[in-house]
Parts: sequence; C-alpha cells; structure tokens
Amino acid sequence: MATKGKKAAVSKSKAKAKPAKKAVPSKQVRLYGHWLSQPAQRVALMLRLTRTPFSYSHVDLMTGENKKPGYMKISRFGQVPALECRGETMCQSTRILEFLADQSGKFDGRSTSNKRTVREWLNWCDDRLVNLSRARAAIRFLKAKPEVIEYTKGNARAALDVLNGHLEGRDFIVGKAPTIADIAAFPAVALADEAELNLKDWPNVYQWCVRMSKLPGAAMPYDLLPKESRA
Ligand SMILES: N[C@@H](CCC(=O)N[C@@H](CS)C(=O)NCC(=O)O)C(=O)O
Repeated sequence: MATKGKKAAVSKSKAKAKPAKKAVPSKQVRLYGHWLSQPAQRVALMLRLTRTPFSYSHVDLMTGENKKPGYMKISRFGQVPALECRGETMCQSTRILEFLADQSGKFDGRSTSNKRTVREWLNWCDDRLVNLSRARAAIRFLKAKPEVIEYTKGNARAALDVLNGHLEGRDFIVGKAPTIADIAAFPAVALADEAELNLKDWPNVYQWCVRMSKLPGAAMPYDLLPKESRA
C-alpha cells in the first residue's frame, strides 16, 4: 500500500511538472554588436533581463569591420547585432529576441493570441517605430539636410502618437507583463531626445519608458553594451 501511495505521488508530481525549457548555456552565447546600435541594445537588454551571461564581440562599424569576410560569415547582411548560440549564428534583432524568448520561456505572450499580437508589434517596431532611429541617425550620424530631418521626425512623431494611444491604461504593450515587444521598442524610445523629440509630449510613452528602465536587470541604452570585446 505504502509503495503504491509513493508511486501515485510520484506520478502525480510528474503529471504536474511543466516540460523543462532548454536553458541557453551561458558560456555558449556570444553577442556581436556596437554600443551605439539600437538593434544590438535590444538583444543586450533581453540577455540582461533573462539573466543570461554572454560573451561580447565589439564590431567596429566605423572601420567597416562588419563588411569584412570574417564577420560576413557570422552575419550574412554584415550588420550588428548577431548572436552565436551553441555554434549556430543568427541575425536580425527581432528574430533574435524571439529565439531568446523561446529558449528562456520568458518575455513572450502568455497565450497564443498574445504571442501573435507580440509579433504584430515586433513588426510594427521595425516598420514604424524605427522612424525614431532614422531621425536620430539623420541628426546624429548623417548630418542630413533640414528637410530630411523634418521628414524623418514627422514619421517618428506619428509612431509615438500610435504608441501613446495604445499605452493609454496599459503598463506594457501586450498583456500585463513586459514582452519582447516592449524590449524591441525600448532603445529607440529611450533615446528619443537624440531624435530631438521630447518624450514628455507623449506622457503614456514616457511613463512606459520609465517603467521599462526600472525592470530588474534593465539599463539605459548606452549602459547595455560594453565598448570593448569581452570573453
Ligand atoms: N533589421 C536589423 C537592423 C540592423 C542594423 O541596422 N544594424 C546597423 C547598426 S544599428 C548596422 O549594422 N549597420 C551597418 C550596415 O548596415 O552596414 C536588425 O534589427 O538587426
């Protein structure tokens, strides 16, 4: 009888146990990035929020290291970020965020419908919110003509209008907890001042940005990545 009871208890606990997630083995994770790169900052933020230790390779975009054959083998588009995990390399920051969410079981939507919505927002970030990054690049790196700057800023403002409306009454973009949609959006929004935009003009976005910056493990964009490679 006692053995039977023990067996029953074991099988009950087995039945309850969730399928184990394959944790990303930290020593096998290497991020390739540049500290000024917002797509690289997204991935660094995700690694920090999921407490995934990672090795880091600084890719010198200024000297064109990203287009040299060695790096082109790592990232087919010659861009940062790229992530190496278990000998596999991948690029495109939003795809990397999805990969890490899947591996860690964290920061994805909690239902099928939420997961789908998270991916809609990921695409929106790369489609519309990226206009903040474009405005920043036009001002900070390209020293573009005033009309070009005004055009990109107009598109950036339109994106912030959409996000501000959506965040009315919400703490995070999808559901009640942060997801990779928030992580994808954070660097561009947090550096809005470099696009000559005052986030306080979009109060829901401003509050959301403060909330994101206070998540355990989070940091402001320029504190996310080292300025040099590290083992
Ligand atoms: N869609 C890509 C964009 C990556 C990207 O634009 N990276 C820039 C740095 S912010 C880069 O590597 N630029 C160098 C180049 O394109 O030659 C992603 O999200 O990963």
